[in-house]
Amino acid sequence: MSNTATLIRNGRVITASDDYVADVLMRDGVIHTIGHRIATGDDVAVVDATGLYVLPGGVDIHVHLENVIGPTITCDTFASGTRAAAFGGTTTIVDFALQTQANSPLGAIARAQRSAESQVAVDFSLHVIVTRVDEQVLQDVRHAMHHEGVTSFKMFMAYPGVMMADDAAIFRMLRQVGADGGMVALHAENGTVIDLLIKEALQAGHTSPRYHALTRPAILEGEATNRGIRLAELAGAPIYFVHVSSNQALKHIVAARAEGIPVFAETCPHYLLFDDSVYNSDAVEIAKYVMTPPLRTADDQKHLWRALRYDDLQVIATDHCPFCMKEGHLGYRMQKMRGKDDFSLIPNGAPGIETRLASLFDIGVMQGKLSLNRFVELTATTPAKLFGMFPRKGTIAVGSDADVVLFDPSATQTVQAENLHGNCDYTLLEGRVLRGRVEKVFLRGTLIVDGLQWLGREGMGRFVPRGEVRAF
Ligand code: DUC
Ligand code: ZN
Ligand code: ZN
Repeated sequence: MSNTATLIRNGRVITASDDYVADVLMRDGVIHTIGHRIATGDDVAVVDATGLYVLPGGVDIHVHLENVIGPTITCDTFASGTRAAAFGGTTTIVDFALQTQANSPLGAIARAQRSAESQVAVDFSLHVIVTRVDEQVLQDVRHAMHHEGVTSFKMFMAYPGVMMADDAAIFRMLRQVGADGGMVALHAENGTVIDLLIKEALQAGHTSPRYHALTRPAILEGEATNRGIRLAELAGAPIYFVHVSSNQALKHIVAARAEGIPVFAETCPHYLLFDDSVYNSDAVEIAKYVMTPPLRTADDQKHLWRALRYDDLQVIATDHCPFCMKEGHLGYRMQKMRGKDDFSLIPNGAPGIETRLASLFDIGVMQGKLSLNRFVELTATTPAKLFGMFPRKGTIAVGSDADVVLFDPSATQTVQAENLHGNCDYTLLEGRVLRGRVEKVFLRGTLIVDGLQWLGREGMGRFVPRGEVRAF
């Protein structure tokens, strides 16, 4: 008889709130039973997880796979990016569907779903990037929320003339989406002042990648964050800040939360792993660290850790936005080297989808900065709650999807781009030794990663229709 169920025997089950040794039976794609010495029949495959952590599959709510960004495209497809996600222990991603100036949010969702569905190897959903707001767009947004299972919308306060929405547009979205139970996610940087600083830097002959950081100072992240908070307060809506990098932004978030305003925020592993000392060079190689916002100071990093610990930051997502360093790698054009003589042309973003859990386990849990429960909460449970996927995703509980990671806390690994599973030709973590390793990954009960072996399949991931945010 072939196996129709899998029993994970004797692992240490870690959720956002619990930590205990148990057996976990997965059947029909969901977690069927959790208990002790669960009896098995011939139809059940048994996996011994003694000494391993049994974690809910990671939920990464900020990734860019085959996203068209300006004149180029991120170098991971839905296939390569989700395979990499799976090897890193992430079983659900939320990507972006871009509403161009011409199309509607609904067209954007349909287009992104079409490309994703045949390729994804883990489950997925989409936020819509809304760049233009009028009555029709607001109607479409309402339709997306109530009929398409898309309940979050990203807006930019940066990139004037490309993605930036003005304050009135952001306010209109906050008011409606908040009232309907959804979430607006904001990229908070003062785009018009940044554009002026970039123009002035280039006019002064400052063209090397380090000027990316110098023209995007933290104070402009702080100013925009405060403006976003005030707009949300007026709208009576929750708000979510993506990629928070600085204490200038954080201090407004902390103050607003203390006032009782429903403000939520993520940071990303790169802001915890690196600081702005990497920009102390005119070498073109530092283009690999050109992401937005840029890396900040070691002092900012201390504040990010404090906020993660005390719940002023609730999510760690990757902002996986990969561009190759070598022009033409796998055929990708106009990647990082496009900006070798003009930093403003470097596509903004870095890879990270595969290394999120292991790197955070190493620098967070192993260094005593995060408890195991908090690690799970930040990387799986809260993102699932804030974006309408809980309890189907983000936890190990009876009835939840059987997205399960077996994680070996005593193994080590050395990160090398050539051993990762995405398309990008570099990793920011090259050569770094990490404690902890993903051993096995199950997607809805099916084993898709077994050590170094890939057992997943393109197209096996499913779209996850999302509900209301669970913010409180
Ligand atoms: N913001 C993102 O969230 N990702 C890539 C670039 C950017 O500005
Ligand atoms: Zn952004
Ligand atoms: Zn992003």
